[in-house]
Amino acid sequence: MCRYTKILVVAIPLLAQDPSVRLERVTGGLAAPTDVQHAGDGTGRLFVVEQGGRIRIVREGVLAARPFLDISARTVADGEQGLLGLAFPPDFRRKQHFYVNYTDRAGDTIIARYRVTTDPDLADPASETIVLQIEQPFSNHNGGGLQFGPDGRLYIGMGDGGSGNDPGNYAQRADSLLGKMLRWDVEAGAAAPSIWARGLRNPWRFSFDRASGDLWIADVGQDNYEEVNFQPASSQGGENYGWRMWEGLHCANPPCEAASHTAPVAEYTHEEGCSVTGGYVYRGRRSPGLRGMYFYGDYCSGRLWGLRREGDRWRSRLAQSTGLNISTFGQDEAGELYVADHGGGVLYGISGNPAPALSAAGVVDAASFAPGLVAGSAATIFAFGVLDSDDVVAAGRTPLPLELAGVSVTIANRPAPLYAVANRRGLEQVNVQTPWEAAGATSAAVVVRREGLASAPVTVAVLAAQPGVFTLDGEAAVVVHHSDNALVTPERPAERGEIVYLYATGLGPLENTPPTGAAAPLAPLSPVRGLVSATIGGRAAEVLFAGLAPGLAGVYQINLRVPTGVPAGLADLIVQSGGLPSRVTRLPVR
Ligand SMILES: [Ca+2]
Ligand SMILES: [Ca+2]
Repeated sequence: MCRYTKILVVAIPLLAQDPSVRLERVTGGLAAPTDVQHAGDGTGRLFVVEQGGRIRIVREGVLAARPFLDISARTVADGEQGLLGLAFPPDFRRKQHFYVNYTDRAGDTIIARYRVTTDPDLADPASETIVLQIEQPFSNHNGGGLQFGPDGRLYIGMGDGGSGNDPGNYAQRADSLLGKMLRWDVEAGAAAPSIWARGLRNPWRFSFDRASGDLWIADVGQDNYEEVNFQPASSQGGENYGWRMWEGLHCANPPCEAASHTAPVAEYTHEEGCSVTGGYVYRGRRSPGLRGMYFYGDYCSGRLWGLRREGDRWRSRLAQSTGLNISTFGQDEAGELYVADHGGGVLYGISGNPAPALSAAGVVDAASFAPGLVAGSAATIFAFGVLDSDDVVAAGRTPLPLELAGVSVTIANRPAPLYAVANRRGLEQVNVQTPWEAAGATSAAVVVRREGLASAPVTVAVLAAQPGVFTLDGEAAVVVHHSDNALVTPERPAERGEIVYLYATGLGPLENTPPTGAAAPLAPLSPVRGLVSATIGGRAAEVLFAGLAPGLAGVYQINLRVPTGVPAGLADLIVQSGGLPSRVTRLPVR
């Protein structure tokens, strides 16, 4: 139904530890793990990369003695060098080849392709095809991560080459592959990678959100700040993540241009760690309340954080002080997450909160997405862990049900009727009607339950009125020609003098209030008690009716006459109720 349209870039690390995140030991016996991948081939195997040059298979929690691949002779595990990354292409089950990233004995970065033998648990070390070699000026900052994106391209996180403060300014230079996120249609035979984004220092670990396609890049800092970058799935590339000018949100090497800088969504100082290790957004089914959370950690301090969007902000919370050398995270085919301890050679599973989770900022008006609730009006609750699969389960009837897809909601301790429960590309939401009984309150506790498991309550403001107009895309008002109930569109705009109607939220108290969850009556109607006004193109529009939309629950309708003096084109449409204006929406007028 909607997405958050604007995200403020802020990083607010909170100190409170989240007890709902647990680590469970899967297996030990690993030598300096640097990467954990699955093959996406339905076998459920995990492939753990060891820095020294071996890839190990973990199947149902058991580490196989025989390595999947051993190229120890080709690499040297030392500091930031060694076998660093692994990626299986889409359709690996048929292709039976994969890619690795390692440092060769000369210290240069090698991206190579290997084939699996007729034994699916054994790759052929003699099958190597080197597809890319990148000369490394210094031993550190070699990147190491490889991931196939949702576009089927291979992404390569390349460090700035090394030393300190990028002496060659490689990360900003267009003529170097160093300090970049590279993108390569390697499976289609493209000759070389291209630069997708620049300004990275050492993007040791990055990942794609398997539900949304968003790209997360954790970039290791210089002396002061570690950072996490977010690139939305809609990106066309070209971002400049700032290095060597910026370290986190701070100017490190002037001149620091702010205009071209894509700032991180989270940072932490070297009081909390020394080297960030990026993880994954949790999208599994075992721990629904963790969904939507991006996990990342620090190699030195062992701190493990969860970062999540709350309303228009990003919030990072300490999940655990693990004491581990967090070197990499992993995700299995089912979306369950893992974290590896480089020093101890142990792989852990991450699990936690089975109940839904939500924030006060995620409880909003269903039309405008402004935070807060109005008694009787439609609301949207962005919650995590309410619907496992990408789907929309709609009530499609009145009176609205109090439970849908196993989900129920209480607002101010009263059951809130449900319109729909949805999961769209990982954005989970519950659409509810705020009970009429919440009128007069200034705040209300909101609790979401699923299969009997209750979320922690959040306290949300209750407002007397907060007018919202339903839109198609956050801008274009949903307005209907009264004459034939057809939608007003740019192709068929509203005529001056014509009567149209629109759907709205939050207009406030009524005469003739129907029961919570029930459809509004047609006769008699349920008009708004106070004054409702509207302007189109800055001119007052005659309001013929403002009240509940007959036949619907919790949705208002306003019937208007388009003013005769409105200029043709896209007019601003604003409605007012309780003395408060809606956000500006747009209406095409002929
Ligand atoms: Ca290097
Ligand atoms: Ca940066």
